[in-house]
Amino acid sequence: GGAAAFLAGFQLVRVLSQDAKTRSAALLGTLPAQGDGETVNNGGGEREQAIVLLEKTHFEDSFYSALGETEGGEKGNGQAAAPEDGRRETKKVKLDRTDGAEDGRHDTTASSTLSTSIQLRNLSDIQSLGHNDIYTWLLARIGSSFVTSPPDVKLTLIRPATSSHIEKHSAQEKIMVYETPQMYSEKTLPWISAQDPKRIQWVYNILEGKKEQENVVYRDEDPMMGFVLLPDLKWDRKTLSSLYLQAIVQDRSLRSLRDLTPSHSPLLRKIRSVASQIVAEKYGLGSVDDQGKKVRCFLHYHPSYYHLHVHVLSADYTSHAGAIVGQAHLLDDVIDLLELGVEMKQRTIGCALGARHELLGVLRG
Ligand code: M7G
Repeated sequence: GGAAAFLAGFQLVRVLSQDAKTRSAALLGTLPAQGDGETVNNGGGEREQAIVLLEKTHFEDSFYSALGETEGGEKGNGQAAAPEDGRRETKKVKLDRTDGAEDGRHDTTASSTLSTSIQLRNLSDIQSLGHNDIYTWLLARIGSSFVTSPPDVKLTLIRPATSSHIEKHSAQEKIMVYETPQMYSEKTLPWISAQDPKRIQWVYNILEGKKEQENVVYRDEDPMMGFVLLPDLKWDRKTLSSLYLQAIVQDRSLRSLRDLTPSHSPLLRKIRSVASQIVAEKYGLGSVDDQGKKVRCFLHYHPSYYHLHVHVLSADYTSHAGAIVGQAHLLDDVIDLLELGVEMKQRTIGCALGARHELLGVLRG
């Protein structure tokens, strides 16, 4: 029952991609059909395609406690059971912020908030992989019987998964494309307009207040100047150094960065200032006075979903693969261009597309 039901009956078809560095993988499989998606019948009843994204979780405070404390360890100090109280949150905030080693200081906050009674007693199946001089490398398992052991994998389920989801999550070569204004208006725009609106149903669910409302941190209903700000599904909602929010605009005529004209600079400016203010007030990332210095905001071109949204990340989140040139356009740069009088549909935009991206065929055809 409960959350496990989401995954019940999953059958692996193949591994679409895996990344040793980010400790993540995308699995393609099938699940018993439940909705109106495309189905595959393989004799054992209707099944639908599903993608499960796996990601090893970040090591947070409670993780260290789960490694094992001495019996005499002071409970109050060890913070093994992580209650959702404000005081502890503040400490964790400090922990996260110091791992950027601000002003050259080393991470002293971490040791002062953690119990010194941690003894790594809950490691089992310790295997030696090698040993040389003062270096030893090992593999181990963290005791699963330890009740406060935090989850060690984050899963994202996409069900039913369409062929474009499978394409998006498959390991593939990237091809650079230079999309001219003419290519955009003659080929790309008709392709975008012909897309199944179901692809952005999740966006409308958020805008219409039907889904994820408990997570919305800012909402402005104005049809032209309004937007909704909420955590991106990629964020674990805790780790400040990988903070990830989305600002989704109300104006449904804005499909992508290409639709932006100088008249939209006030909307983007508002997103920028609200995002940094909320990130400071609600999550304690940066102070309200040094507004904007702790967030890195960008738009994707090409995005996966053609309804304008702005990615709002912690400025410290430097390892995110979606923040590279050829895909991410810094919000500040876009605002600057618009204020210089540029209409984004007049630009030639370089973008890196997966070799199997449908748009590549459209642009070549
Ligand atoms: P994008 O630039 O269109 O595509 O960004 P990308 O996924 O290639 O970056 C869409 C963003 O929306 C991504 O950062 C997704 O993680 C996020 N996202 C996607 N979905 C389906 C959801 C959702 O249902 N809820 C939330 N909160 N975020 C989502």
